[in-house]
Amino acid sequence: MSETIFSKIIDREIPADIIYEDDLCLAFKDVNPQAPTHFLVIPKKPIPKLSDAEQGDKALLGHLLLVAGQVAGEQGLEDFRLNVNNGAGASQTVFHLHVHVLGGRPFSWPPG
Ligand code: DGP
Repeated sequence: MSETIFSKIIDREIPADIIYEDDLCLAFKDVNPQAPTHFLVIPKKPIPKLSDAEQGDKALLGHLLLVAGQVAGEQGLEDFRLNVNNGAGASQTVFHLHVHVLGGRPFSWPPG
C-alpha cells in the first residue's frame, strides 16, 4: 500500500491532535470536523479500506470499534455516530481504513 497522510501521522512525520494510542491503533481529531466532536480511529496496520480487511483482521476490527466507543465516552459523548466510508464512490478520500466518530449535535437518518 502506498503511504498516506495517516501513515505519516502514525509515524509522527506530520502533527495531529492524538487523543488515544495503543499498540494496534490511534485516534486523533479530524482536521475538517463535521460535528463539534469529530475524531478518527485508525489501525496502525495499513489496510486501505474496510473491504480489504481479511479474516485475520477480525480482532483488529473489533478493537477499533471498542476504542471508538471508549474514546467517545472519554470525550464526553453519550450519543454519537460512527461512519466508515469505503471507496471513492462512498466519499473515502484517504485510503487508510478509518472509523469516523462524530458527536455533539443531532444526526438525521438516513444519512446523505
Ligand atoms: P474520508 O473522506 O472518509 O476518507 O475521511 C478522511 C478524513 O480525514 C476527512 O474527514 C479529513 C481527515 N483528514 C485528512 N487529512 C488529514 C490530516 O492531515 N489530519 C487530520 N487530523 N485529519 C485529516
